[in-house]
Amino acid sequence: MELLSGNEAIAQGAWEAGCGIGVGYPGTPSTETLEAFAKKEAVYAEWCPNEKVALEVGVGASAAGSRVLATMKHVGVNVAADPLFTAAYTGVNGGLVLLAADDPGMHSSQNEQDSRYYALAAHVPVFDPSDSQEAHDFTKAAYALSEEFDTPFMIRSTVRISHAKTPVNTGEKENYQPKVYEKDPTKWVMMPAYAKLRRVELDKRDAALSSWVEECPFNIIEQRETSKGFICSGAVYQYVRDAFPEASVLKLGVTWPLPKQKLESFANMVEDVYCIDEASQYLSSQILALGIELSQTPHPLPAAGELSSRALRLAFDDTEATTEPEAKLPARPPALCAGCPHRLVFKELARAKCIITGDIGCYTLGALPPLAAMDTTVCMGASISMAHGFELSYGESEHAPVVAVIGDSTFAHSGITSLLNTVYNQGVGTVCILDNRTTGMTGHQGNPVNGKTLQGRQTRELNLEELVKALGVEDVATVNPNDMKATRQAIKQALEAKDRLSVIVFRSPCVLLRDSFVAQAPYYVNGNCTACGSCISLGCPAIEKNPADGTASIEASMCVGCGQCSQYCAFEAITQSEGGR
Ligand SMILES: Cc1ncc(C[n+]2csc(CCOP(=O)(O)OP(=O)(O)O)c2C)c(N)n1
Repeated sequence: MELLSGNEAIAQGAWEAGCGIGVGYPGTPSTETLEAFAKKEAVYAEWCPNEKVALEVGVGASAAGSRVLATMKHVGVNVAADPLFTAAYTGVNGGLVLLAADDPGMHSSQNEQDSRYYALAAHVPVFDPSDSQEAHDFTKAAYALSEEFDTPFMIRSTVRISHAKTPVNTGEKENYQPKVYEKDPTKWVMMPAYAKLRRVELDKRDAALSSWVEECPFNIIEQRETSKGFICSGAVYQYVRDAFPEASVLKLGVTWPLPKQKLESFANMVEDVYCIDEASQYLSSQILALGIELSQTPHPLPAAGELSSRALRLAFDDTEATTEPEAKLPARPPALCAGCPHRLVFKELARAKCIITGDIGCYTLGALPPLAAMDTTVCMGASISMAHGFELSYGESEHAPVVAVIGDSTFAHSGITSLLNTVYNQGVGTVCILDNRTTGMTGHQGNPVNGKTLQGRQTRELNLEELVKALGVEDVATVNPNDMKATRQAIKQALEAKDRLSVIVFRSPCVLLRDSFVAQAPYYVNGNCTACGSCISLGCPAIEKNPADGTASIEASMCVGCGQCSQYCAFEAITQSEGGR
């Protein structure tokens, strides 16, 4: 018995099933799965530049005969949707399992999606574990089933399942012998003539899966008192058990396809049957579509956000709201770290009154006050393409300079094609690539730009400047973003060149990178401070405003000695302590 997070349990289950190849792109809450898998004995695992590439590598390895695990967060499934939908047609050779980790409540995501809609639309069976044991067992079982039914399987988790640790009975590793690849264009070449044939196979498979799911032991009826019955899956099962321990439950471990007969017999068994959904209507809409009537909770459940046992109890008895107040914790808004190399870029872009199309990464925090220097954030890679869209819309009219800001990992993920589009279509504007030498936001994963691979194999770093030039950008500069004057100057020059596209690569390591960032002696505020607030406006968490007189002070334990703030002080009031740390 081991205490494992859902992510670790999925990695363990895959490994026990003889899965030898893991691919993915980081994204909360999925990231630790591939990291845990990469540490297993005799496996190969790699981070890919994006989820589409990862799944395609996975489809290739499966076609060749290996068992494969592909991991990503829910929005990553959007990126991988193209190969996913067609892999459902080709089917597999070695078992192929895709982890789609959803984030109801958007703890760390740009939207709230339910990946089971993908399973439904792509005709890919989906397992929905409700704890780490099920995450382990379902994943392990998915490989043989993937081969039996000739389809990828999806494991859909949510943040609570991925991150909560619960006990797991682990098992032995299967001695899986990779399958032999045999050339078969009718299965692997999805041109219309063959795809039409595979479509017929897919329909036959749907029918076979619909029979299998009725008997699948992962859908469990727990009969207790029968006045109320709950249909649920995943983390919601835990909330239901906590809120209504006496009630009967149909726990669905498979949420596509659904076991129609089992659902019907459960509905007949209880007086009122409720389907409890979290942040989407996936389950209830599918059950209603099967013709099964569902009761409405007396008070509506929240349509969005994470559920809780409290929210569930309130849906039946809202008087409890007054007796059990929600914990009121002080707000702790996220902020760029003290010394973050992204900070001055935003400060200077805001100073230049730019329209800033942003992207996804730590630097998205540049949108928050006091920097408040971002106009848009939509999805990975969108900064550069949206900047081009702004420029197209403004055309020749007088307008504020448009600047795209994108991180190194995000640029490799999907920024490169966006930049290629701007070059190809003779777009103008400025692109800032914030190369902090890592995929910071998701916990310092390797990427093609920093040249660090998941299992520490030797490889090469991508030369961003050379790549950008090769794409056709002539105006390329490299700047240290901790140097205020150099940053200001580079931005000024790029903005003045209105008739062409400029790229500035801002390069300085993330302050949390232990192997490349060296903290310097901290700075302190001396008696020259006039309370002008200039340093405070940087939003550095190490700088505080003294409530009594408005002067600044620096918390030495947080200061990493970057010196950014001292460059903004017109009174020489910020000086570095003598000696090292
Ligand atoms: C399609 C998609 N995949 C993954 C993620 C998760 N994610 C958010 S930001 C990020 C990477 C950020 O790295 P980088 O661009 O280098 O910026 P940094 O955080 O280092 O500043 C990732 C992987 C996501 N939001 N969307």
